[in-house]
Amino acid sequence: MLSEEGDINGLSRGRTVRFVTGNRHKFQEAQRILSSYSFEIEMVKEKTLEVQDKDLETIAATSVRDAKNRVSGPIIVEDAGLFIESLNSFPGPYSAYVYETLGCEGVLKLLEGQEDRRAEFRSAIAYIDDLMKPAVKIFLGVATGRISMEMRGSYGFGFDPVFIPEEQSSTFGEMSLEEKNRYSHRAKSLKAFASWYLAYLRD
Ligand code: ITT
Repeated sequence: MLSEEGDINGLSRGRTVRFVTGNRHKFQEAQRILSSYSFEIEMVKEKTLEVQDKDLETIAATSVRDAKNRVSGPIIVEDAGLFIESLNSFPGPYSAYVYETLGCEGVLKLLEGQEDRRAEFRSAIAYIDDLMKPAVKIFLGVATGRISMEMRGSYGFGFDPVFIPEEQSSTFGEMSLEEKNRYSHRAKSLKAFASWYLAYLRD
C-alpha cells in the first residue's frame, strides 16, 4: 500500500523519483515529459561517475550505482549521446567531451562535403532503488534524423542546433520544449521508464 508520502510500507519505492544530473535542460525536459504520470521527479544536481565504455547502457548503469551511494530513494540517471553514421557512430559515448571541445561548429566541420548526414540521438535511463540494489533497470530511447548544414535555433542545449529529427525540417534548436519532446530520444526512454515504474509501484 502507498502511504501519504508515497512510500510502500516504508520502503524505498515511492511517488518521487530523484533525477541525478548536472544538466538542468535534461531535467526540464523530463519534468515536462513526466508531468502526465502520477509521480513527481526532483532534480538532484550532481555530476555522477561516468566510466568510459562504448555502451550508454553500461555507462548509465555504473553512474546510477555510484549515485545510489549518496542519494536515497528511487533514482534515475541518464546517459545520452549523438551517433553520426558516416563517422562510425562518433561521438557516441564521448558526446559531452566532443561538445565541450569541438562544439556544434566542430561537428559541422567534420561533416563538410559529406552527403550522408544521417545521425541519431540515443538515451539510456538507469533506475535503481534500495530494494533493487545492486540490480538496475535500463530504458532506451532513440531519435533518428540527420545533421543540418548549419547551426539553427537557440532553444535547448548541446547539439540541438544541428540535429533534425526524421521527417522534420526544423532542428531541435528551433523547437520548443514541447515540440522536441514529441521526437526526442529522452522522451522515448522516459516514457518507457514511466510506464514500467507505474506497474512496478502497483506490484
Ligand atoms: P549529466 O550530468 O546528466 O551526465 P551531461 O550533459 O553530461 O549531463 P550526457 O553525458 O548524457 O549529459 O550527454 C552527453 C552530451 O550529449 C551532452 O553534453 C550534449 O552535448 C549531448 N546531448 C545529449 N542529449 C542531448 C539533447 O537532447 N540535445 C542536444 N545534445 C544532447
